[in-house]
Amino acid sequence: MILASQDLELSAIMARERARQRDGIELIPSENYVSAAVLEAMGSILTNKYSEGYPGRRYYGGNEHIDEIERLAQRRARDLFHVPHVNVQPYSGSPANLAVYLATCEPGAVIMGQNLTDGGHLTHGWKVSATGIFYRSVPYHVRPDGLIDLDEVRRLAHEARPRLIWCGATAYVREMPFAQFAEIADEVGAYLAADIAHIAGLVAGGAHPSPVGHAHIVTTTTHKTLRGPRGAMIMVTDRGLAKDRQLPEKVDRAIFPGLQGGPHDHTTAAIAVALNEASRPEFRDYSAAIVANARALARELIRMGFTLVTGGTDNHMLLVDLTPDGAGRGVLMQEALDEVGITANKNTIPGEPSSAFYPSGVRLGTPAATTRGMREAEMAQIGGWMAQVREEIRKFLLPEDRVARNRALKEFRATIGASPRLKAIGEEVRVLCRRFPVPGIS
Ligand code: DSN
Repeated sequence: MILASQDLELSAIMARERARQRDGIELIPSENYVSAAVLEAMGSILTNKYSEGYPGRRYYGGNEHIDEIERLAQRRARDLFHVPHVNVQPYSGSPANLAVYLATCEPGAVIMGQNLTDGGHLTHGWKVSATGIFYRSVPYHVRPDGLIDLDEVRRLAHEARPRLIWCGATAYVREMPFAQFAEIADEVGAYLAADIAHIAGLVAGGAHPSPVGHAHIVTTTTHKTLRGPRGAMIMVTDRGLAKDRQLPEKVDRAIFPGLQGGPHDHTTAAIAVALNEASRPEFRDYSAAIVANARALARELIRMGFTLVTGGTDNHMLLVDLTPDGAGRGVLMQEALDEVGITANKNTIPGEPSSAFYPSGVRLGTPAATTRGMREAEMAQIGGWMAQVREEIRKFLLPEDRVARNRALKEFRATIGASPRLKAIGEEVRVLCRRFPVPGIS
């Protein structure tokens, strides 16, 4: 109310975004809806404070309550993930991962991670990321069946002798083989860092095995399946401590003063709230429902004739391979789904025949829809709508030539914008959404 009376321009934009979140189905696997309690901590006076350093060791006065908040967040994270040391200050996942390099590697060191277009993350050594510029990156890949090629990981590790190996992905639908990665890392004396940003909520809720008994370091964002604010954490495990007693200090120094300045204390407080929520029995039910929903959506999509990478899912995510309709069609599907209020993202598929900008797949996930209370019946409905959307756009081609492609995209956008069939589906989507309120949005 205060914002609306003071800044009409901004509050009008926010109202439109609120309506978009409320009236559409969010299927981007890295997004979620936080609770009203997390929102309250985020939008609080804690944003007013500077607190460089760590609890009990700050560079500014007046941090007695901020110390309590950060210690609370650390304790809750240690208890939830069963680790001896946690840093809750990373601004987000990318700086958290960069800090791991700073803590474990000299500049130019050899590192290994899952190739970006095979489902890895930019910060696992992709060539345009600082992690691929300042370190010598040796990427590993997935096999044609979509599973991580562990034989290749072992071979490359023995050849390249990396200092650090990453496991964890942004587009991988099967259980992460943490134990096999640990075996390979041990064989070559490398640090193993597990980036569980996508699956942290599933790990916390017992719906995915934990990397904690295997990796030396675990990083995660806090805003995906963990359902907290936009932030991150770095955890050092007992295995990490056994490998290097100084690892906690090295990680802490890498975050501050290595990479960051003052922590975002309002985010730290909201992380503490989210960790508390994630420790409750309801969160175990939530994480189990995320996976059950993903499996239900996979079943329906397959029944409707879609091809899924690996033929299904073990986690919160699905990767739809649209190559049967032609290469590079992820963008068409994403935009047509947007038109009906279903938000997903175009994504490369294993052996991508097109490009990262015009990929041949679409990535879907169930964490946000599950938070709203949608269950398997709604997943079946969504699968049905997706099949109708696919039919509606099947006739469109995406030429390789840039000029022809731009012309085709323009025509495509005009056609889907005027499609009565898509409008009708969009109305059905809105009707469904009204039955499933979004936390924090009335
Ligand atoms: N942007 C995140 C995702 O969508 O998976 C990764 O950082």
